[in-house]
Amino acid sequence: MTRLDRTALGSLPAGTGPLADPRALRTRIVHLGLGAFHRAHQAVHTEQAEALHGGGWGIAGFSQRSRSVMEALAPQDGLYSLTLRTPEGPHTRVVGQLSEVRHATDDAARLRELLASPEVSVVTSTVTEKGYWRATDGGLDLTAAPVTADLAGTPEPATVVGQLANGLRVRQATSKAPLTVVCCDNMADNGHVVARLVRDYVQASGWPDADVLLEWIAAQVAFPSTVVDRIVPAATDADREAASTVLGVRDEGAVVGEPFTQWVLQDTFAAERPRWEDTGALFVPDVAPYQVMKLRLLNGSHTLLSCLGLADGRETVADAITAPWGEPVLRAYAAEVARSLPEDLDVEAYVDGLVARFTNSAMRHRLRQIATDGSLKVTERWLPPLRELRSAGLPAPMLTGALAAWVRHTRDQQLDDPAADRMHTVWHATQRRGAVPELLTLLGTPDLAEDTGFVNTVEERVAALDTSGPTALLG
Ligand code: CS2
Repeated sequence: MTRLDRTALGSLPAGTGPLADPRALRTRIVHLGLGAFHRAHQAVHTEQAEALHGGGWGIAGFSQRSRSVMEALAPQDGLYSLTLRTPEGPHTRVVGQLSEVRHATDDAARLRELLASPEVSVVTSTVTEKGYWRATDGGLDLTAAPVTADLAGTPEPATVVGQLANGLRVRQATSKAPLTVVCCDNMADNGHVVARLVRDYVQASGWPDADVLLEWIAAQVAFPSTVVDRIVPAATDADREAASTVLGVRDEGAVVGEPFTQWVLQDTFAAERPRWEDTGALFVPDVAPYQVMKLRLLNGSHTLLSCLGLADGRETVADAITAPWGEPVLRAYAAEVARSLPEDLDVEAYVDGLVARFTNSAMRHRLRQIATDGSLKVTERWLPPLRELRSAGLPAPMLTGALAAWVRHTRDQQLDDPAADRMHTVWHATQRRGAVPELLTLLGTPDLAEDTGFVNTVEERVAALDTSGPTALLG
């Protein structure tokens, strides 16, 4: 089978080609973190806006670490297919919005050049929570090896924050054109988070022009907060086969996702952007209500289902939600978390929507994928509602049970977490009774770790899960 590329576009089956002509694009957006999520979400919204209004909003996508995405996409001229999986059947089409496919350190000079270019007015990022190197206080972790290596002045920064700071420095020294940096990762206040990290980096840089740069960033660079939502499981060989069969050409970069998509953006852009509002995106003064609802309900219950489901021998989200305990646990968790959410949100409708999305068995969203980097996800998804309920004097048995489920998960043989070595040491060095406070400390919550009553409750719930499985949370 020949490979998907621009020469193959003319012979694709009807209705499976890009919405807009890829040859009309120039690079106006830089994206950091060229994973499946970006290709199934922001790239698609951008292509839809392009089809409606033109503008040539091509995206230069920069892979951060692995070279496999580039190896898949470069020979395909940046083209790849998105298959939307509905319970009724899949729908596949090619997306053509990537104008360049590159690697952030191999192509560091091009990245710097684009970040400085006045043609580029938007930078988006999806590098997952761990890609930002935050310390537990929310600032930049100046002790992390990749951060110190970048700060030492390498011409090929490996962290997104280093890439942004260096790119902004050149921009300020040359065109001074305003820019918007749009973080699309699942973190509360993600715009402020990235703005702070970039500031921390510049402050720690020792650059003689640091003060001027900080002033210019404050005046000319916007960091809107956003909420992004579409379930995009990692594509498998079978997904690539299926997409290639539909297209009649081999697609090594195929991605799959659910039909649902949501994008909420804080309306504080500093410069021109695609008209994403005409593709269903919502521009609002404050994304916080959408953000807490999505992070705490969708992502929070994902993490809970993954910890419970893996321990219960389930493989996918659909397997977990359809287990006898699945939906009752999700609804009990959501009812509790809802007490931490703004009152005017329609939580009931949102949760019904989640149950329907999670039950979509065509998705095959693996629990193991979601369980990755749990220590960083728990901090975003469970700890803020837990703290808020506790300080309001409200009970939080589901969130406490969720933490117990995560504590058990940290013993998992296949644990994939930046803190895995530390967790292993905790379990090695302590008896079970000592592990909970150590793990809570590792999450950056010494106050909870020192609260004996709370620690005892988590330990009791760990024991209950050991004895009765996930239904223990419903007792
Ligand atoms: C998931 C998210 O892997 C995870 O942690 O909770 O990737 C989730 O699927 C997306 O945020 C959905 O928008």
